Amino acid sequence: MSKAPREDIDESAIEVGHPKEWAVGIPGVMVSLKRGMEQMGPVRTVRTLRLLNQTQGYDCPGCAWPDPLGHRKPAEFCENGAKAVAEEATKRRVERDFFATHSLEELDSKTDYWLGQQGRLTEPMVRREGTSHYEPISWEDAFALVAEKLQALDSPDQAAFYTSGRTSNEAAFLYQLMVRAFGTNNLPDCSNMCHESSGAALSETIGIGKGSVTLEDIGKADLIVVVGQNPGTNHPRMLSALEEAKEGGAKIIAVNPLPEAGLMRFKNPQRPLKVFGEGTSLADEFCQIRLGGDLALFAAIGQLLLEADAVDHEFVEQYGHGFAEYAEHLRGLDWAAVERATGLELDQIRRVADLFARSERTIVCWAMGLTQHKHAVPTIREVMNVLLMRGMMGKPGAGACPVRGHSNVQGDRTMGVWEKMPDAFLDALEKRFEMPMPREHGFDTVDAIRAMNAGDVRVFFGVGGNFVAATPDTEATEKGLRDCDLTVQVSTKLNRSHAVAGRTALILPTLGRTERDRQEGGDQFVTVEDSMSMVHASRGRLAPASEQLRSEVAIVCGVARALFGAQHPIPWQRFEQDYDAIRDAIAAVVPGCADYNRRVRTKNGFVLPHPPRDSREFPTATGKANFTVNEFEAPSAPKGRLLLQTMRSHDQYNTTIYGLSDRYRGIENGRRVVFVNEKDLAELGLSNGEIVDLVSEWADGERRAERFRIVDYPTTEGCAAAYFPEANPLVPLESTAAASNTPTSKSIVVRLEPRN
Ligand SMILES: Nc1nc2c(c(=O)[nH]1)N[C@H]1C(S)=C(S)[C@@H](COP(=O)(O)OP(=O)(O)OC[C@H]3O[C@@H](n4cnc5c(=O)[nH]c(N)nc54)[C@H](O)[C@@H]3O)O[C@H]1N2
Ligand SMILES: Nc1nc2c(c(=O)[nH]1)N[C@H]1C(S)=C(S)[C@@H](COP(=O)(O)OP(=O)(O)OC[C@H]3O[C@@H](n4cnc5c(=O)[nH]c(N)nc54)[C@H](O)[C@@H]3O)O[C@H]1N2
Ligand SMILES: [Mo]
Repeated sequence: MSKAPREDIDESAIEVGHPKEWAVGIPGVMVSLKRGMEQMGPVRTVRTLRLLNQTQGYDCPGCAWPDPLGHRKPAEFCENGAKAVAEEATKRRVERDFFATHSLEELDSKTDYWLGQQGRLTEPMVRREGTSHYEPISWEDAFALVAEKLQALDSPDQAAFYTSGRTSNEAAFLYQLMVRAFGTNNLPDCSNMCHESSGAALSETIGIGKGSVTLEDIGKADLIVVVGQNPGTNHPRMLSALEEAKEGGAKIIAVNPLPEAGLMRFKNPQRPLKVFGEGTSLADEFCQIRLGGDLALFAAIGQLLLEADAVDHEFVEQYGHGFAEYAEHLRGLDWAAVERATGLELDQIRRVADLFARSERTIVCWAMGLTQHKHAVPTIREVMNVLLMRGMMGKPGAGACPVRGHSNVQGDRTMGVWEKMPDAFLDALEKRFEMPMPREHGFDTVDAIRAMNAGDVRVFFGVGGNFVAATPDTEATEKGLRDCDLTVQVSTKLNRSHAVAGRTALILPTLGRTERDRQEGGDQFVTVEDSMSMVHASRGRLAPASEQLRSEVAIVCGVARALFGAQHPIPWQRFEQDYDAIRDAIAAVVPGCADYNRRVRTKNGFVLPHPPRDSREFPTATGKANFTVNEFEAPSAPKGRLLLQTMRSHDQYNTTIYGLSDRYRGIENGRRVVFVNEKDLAELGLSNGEIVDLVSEWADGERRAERFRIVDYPTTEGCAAAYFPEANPLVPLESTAAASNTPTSKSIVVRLEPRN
């Protein structure tokens, strides 16, 4: 059992109110200002927010939703973007006295909330083997220490190099270059837990792992389907785009076990008149589905469209492959099984299929509600079957829209952060730098944890993120990290991954996206790619939190210089001095990035090529858009058990907990809650407000997360919900999605055990 820290949050003060039916109004704006004032004070709040998402400013470190081209509103950010910035631009500091006062053991007893609230990291720190505290270390000694430990390994494959998706393109490119020059492809990243399933399904069906729509397409669609996504909290600026589409006559379908406020009704803070009124009602159909029922739903929609012959035959004939087999497979669809899997009435499914049949421009958007299931990849393939049979690819207002998480998670992949980059990319690296690159695929996130536990990974290096808190099976991950010879965390703020340290542990503090990055060659900017393949520049303007901070680029170059010595074919020093040199290398290596330095300097940046979107070309094995046959699958829980999803509150960014208010769901002052349908409560003999342990049942035994308060909530029957990271100890390491190895964080079988 994981002894997750929780003492610093007084859960007995929790308040449970009613869920809200609308999102983003005046309270949203007030909250962002309040958090800004608490962390930054008034002057800095105004200065900071003024530059957010403006062409001369920095890219929001929140989500990956694109910025509008052309005219940007004076406040082109959302409540949660403002919180992300306040978290980074805070005036609070963690200095060397802090580490002298707080032992590692003490830090280990704190929640991520408490740790994050301490402020920005200010200088490199080391925990030496056998000691109880972190102590200061110089940058040069820190780099030498990393080099020494890496060189002492029997094989480069005994190190794993993690990335979280905030890293800029420049830093990501250099990082993967350093790791491969060292000799391994062990590049796990947060994407392995996030949209990996989307990448796998899209590559197979259309030949490229990215979404096919742009922001303008959203405005042109006549049907937008939002599946397994909570945009009101996680992509609030998407609501403005949905509102505009809706005003243009588009229909919206929401598919979700929870009636999320942002999907129901929206009040736009940028349009004051609307804020005081009723707002815009968004979803025309709300399909309150069972967890994991989406494959069944899209199979059913597909079959109804076939029956009605609502098929774009021209598209299917010209561009499709495998359509006949797909259609044949659906003919045997078991409608009773569809009802069981989805929990939806067939009448509603018919209405939804009818909306698809009548639509000329359909977009399907999705996020973690689809990607974090055992059958996530076949589910997304089934979504693609429906889009493809309707010809919704490579025309305006139509397509597939996996809405990414971290602000540059898509860019990091484009730059080569992947444990299994294609050979063509590695060939290009070899050609440019005239040195061999390793070819054997490396460890992804889950495999890296397994390898640590087996003693096969001895050094963990993380650029950003919070590996220990974000990954599944907390207990196994903690053990794996503690057993490492060295753990290195390149971070802006303290988190649990600093507290759960290897025998030797380093904290390397880095600049955030909002901060000025000055190198020998002058002030630098970086570039990022949003969820819709737009690449653009981001310039930090604030004074750095401490003079000792180094940029991620400089840290990677520092490690590389210590590791490889001065005589190395890769010009690390030049890269560090002037990021234009990195961009020239990117232009030579990364597909679609020719003339990178010039194009990222244009006002709105540029869009990366996407053959299916641009010209209906499908770079798949068959050269066509592939229809697929997907076996019927849906998770279920035995009697007396529930399926549990783990999700985000409105007041967190993944493992960064901004505060304790999940306003839209009516929860204040606490996080250890489990949302359960009232019928399930009656059946299980449990009551609202009771305190229970969540116990997950898996082939290799039970896992427990203690003391959650039951909240009677209108979620689908049989389907419960709790917040991550608190619920992460329940997700078994061995329970991952087929073909993407993504942890099944959205369907865990649990029982609720009352505390006596
Ligand atoms: N403010 C803020 N913004 C963020 C983040 C954050 O933590 N805070 N995180 C960022 C990251 S990394 C990501 S990946 C995205 C995540 O964005 P989301 O995917 O929106 O995040 P989750 O909170 O995991 O919400 C999953 C949604 O899917 C629904 N769902 C769960 N299971 C199922 C299912 O089986 N079927 C269907 N149809 N629905 C289901 C849940 O009820 C919930 O509404 O947001 C990004 N943006
Ligand atoms: N149970 C469950 N588990 C999940 C999920 C879920 O839905 N349920 N979602 C998964 C998903 S979608 C994702 S993406 C992962 C997220 O996994 P991660 O990306 O590993 O986690 P974050 O919480 O986003 O990382 C936060 C830390 O990043 C550091 N940081 C912030 N900004 C910067 C920066 O500019 N530079 C550097 N170097 N560091 C910075 C700070 O120290 C901060 O503490 O979690 C996954 N885990
Ligand atoms: Mo994510």
